[in-house]
Amino acid sequence: MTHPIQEVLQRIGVNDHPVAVAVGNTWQAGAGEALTGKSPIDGSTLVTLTQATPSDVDTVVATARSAFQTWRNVPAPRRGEFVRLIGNALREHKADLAAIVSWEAGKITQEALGEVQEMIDICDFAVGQSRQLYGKTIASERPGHRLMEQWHPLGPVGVISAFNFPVAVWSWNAMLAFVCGDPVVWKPSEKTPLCAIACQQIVNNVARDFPEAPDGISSLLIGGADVGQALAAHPDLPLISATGSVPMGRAVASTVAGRLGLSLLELGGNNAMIVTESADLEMTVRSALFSAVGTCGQRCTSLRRLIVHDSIADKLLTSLKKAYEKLPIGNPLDEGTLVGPLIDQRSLDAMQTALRTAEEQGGTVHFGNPIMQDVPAGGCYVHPAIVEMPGQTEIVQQETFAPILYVIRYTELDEAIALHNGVPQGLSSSIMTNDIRQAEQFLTPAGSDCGIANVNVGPSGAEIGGAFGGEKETGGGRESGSDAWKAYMRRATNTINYSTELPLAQGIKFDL
Ligand code: UN1
Repeated sequence: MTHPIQEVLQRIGVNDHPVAVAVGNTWQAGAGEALTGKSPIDGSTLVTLTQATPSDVDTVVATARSAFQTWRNVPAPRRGEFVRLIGNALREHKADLAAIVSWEAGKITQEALGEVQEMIDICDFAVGQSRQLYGKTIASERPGHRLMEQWHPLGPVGVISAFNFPVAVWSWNAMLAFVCGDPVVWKPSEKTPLCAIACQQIVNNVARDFPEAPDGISSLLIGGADVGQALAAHPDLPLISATGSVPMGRAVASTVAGRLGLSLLELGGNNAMIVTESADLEMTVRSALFSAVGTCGQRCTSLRRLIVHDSIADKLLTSLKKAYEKLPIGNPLDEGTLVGPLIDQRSLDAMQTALRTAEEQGGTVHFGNPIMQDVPAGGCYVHPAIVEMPGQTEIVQQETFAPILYVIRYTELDEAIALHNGVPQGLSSSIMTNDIRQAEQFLTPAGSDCGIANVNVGPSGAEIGGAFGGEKETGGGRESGSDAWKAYMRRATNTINYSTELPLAQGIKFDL
């Protein structure tokens, strides 16, 4: 019997070529070992392919390099038109792509559709950006001179992405890269190969009818960490944008730094919500719930720490536990399900180990048990956990990529902010409060130390319009909105002398 995903793939145009390496319209098997892609929903086999190896990297990068020679000269608004058409194709295939995301990453339909919507949104954003790649004109200190800066295409960009946002994170990078004049070479997570194949096919479909789009504007290499490392080491990829774990980011960053390349990193988060005594509790429960259990706790931005004022902690915990009790957990494709499966058994084991460790460190665990009944067989389903902790112990300072919400109490806001910032990661954060002074304090230089700091909104579910990323072990990169586009371009500072004299800067005299 054919898997229901086959029909979806065919509608996108992925027929009989789910293979590991794609350079534009040329699809081929990799030189590596076989990879079997299984669905976290029920363990069913979705795809079998031969993976790429580091030996496949050179040819792919060479094609991207030659694509760059032409794409960089296409006027940026035309490059924007290319992205506008990709956005249209994504609109057309929104439900199909979301279904692939659900089958491969285990997301509930609403969240999978939301992820594809992020792709459409970044396309729109990038189209607008394509007419706004502004440089400055700067007053020169010399008479008859003008200083200006231009933003030029940087070169082919290597994108390494994770399983949990298998399509959106690539699109944040790729759509900006395309309008900035850069081809993209993508190494997705081995856990979500079909998502990547479908995206590559969608770009191919558009590129085929777009005269200026060179072959190799978009390439794909499905392979393991060795392929990621080969991209990181490649001198013809001036920028590597990597999303995933801290150890992965560290390995990539040191390789890229070794050749003095640029890296854009979006790594782990250990995101918190401070709930002050004046918070709207109903809103707090709703936003904490979405942030903590949405995507089964597998977002970089997932809420992992709830830092609650002592005076309201009992009340909040009672309401939260009530909400957790009735969480609809199960097949993410079923309407009404809010929590789908974890990605795999390793993830479930890591969660169970973290819960035992938390107990050893003085925690009281509520829920958190694996679920076997009324869920599809073959998937790793779990009841999200709430863990009351006596303080911010070692396990609380780690990111466990699963739905564990640690609850810590505080009495003074300064103490709450210190706890908040007292972890190695710095991605997203939030404060729930109706006290404007507390809200503002959270946003000052002495407040949250994260790249994203929200008031009365949970830490997850950011819009694409803002710059996305964070500090400390999160890696410091910024993707998506605001001026993140600048990372995909190189800045040239130009001094133009339109006089007949040759005055030197700093008033230096240097005449014979
Ligand atoms: C991620 O988990 O890598 O803010 C990205 C959010 C989403 C993106 C998460 N817009 O939760």
